[in-house]
Amino acid sequence: MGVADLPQRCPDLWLRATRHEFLDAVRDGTLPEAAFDRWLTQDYRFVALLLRFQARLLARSPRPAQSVLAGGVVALVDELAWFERQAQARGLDLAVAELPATAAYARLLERLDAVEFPVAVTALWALERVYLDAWSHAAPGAPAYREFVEHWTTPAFAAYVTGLEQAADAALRDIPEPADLDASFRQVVEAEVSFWDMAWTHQG
Ligand code: HMH
Repeated sequence: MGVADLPQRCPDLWLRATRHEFLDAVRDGTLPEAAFDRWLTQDYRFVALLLRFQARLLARSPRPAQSVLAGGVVALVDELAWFERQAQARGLDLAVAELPATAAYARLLERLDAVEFPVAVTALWALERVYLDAWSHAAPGAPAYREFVEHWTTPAFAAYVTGLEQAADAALRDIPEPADLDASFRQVVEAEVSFWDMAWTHQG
């Protein structure tokens, strides 16, 4: 199997993560600004955590996976600067407390430090693939949010997600069917659903 087959093993969950009401509202322009700003400030926190997780994953990555993971680390540093510019333009304070869904996602990333590399890199691929599919669903986006939709649907981002998929598939060839692959994948997708729920309804 390839990791690209994992979403169809839990299609309902995958749809909840990639076709969330938050994304419908980004597309049709009905998203309240407060919900969007909550997403933005929490995602800034998330990206900061993801950068550190990915640096730890890079440190233990096999030779063939190093290039895509190192490129991703650099991209995440740039990503933080992009969030800082967006927040400044919107007059947002980025020094907000982590909401529960963000804190729970942080704990999941820490747990992934303890799983074998092929499972952890599959989780990283899943986390990015959800984002690509979710924002593609929101495309082209209402004018107020279009820049964000474009940011998360660029060909460069899609190519990065494909690179992670190839790294995950290659790593999994060494361990045919790891027991916790499905569980970690599901936990990532559930964390993504909770993240949208948090932004959308302030729950989670
Ligand atoms: C919650 N998942 C979440 N935020 C992100 N920025 C990404 C994935 C992709 O980097």
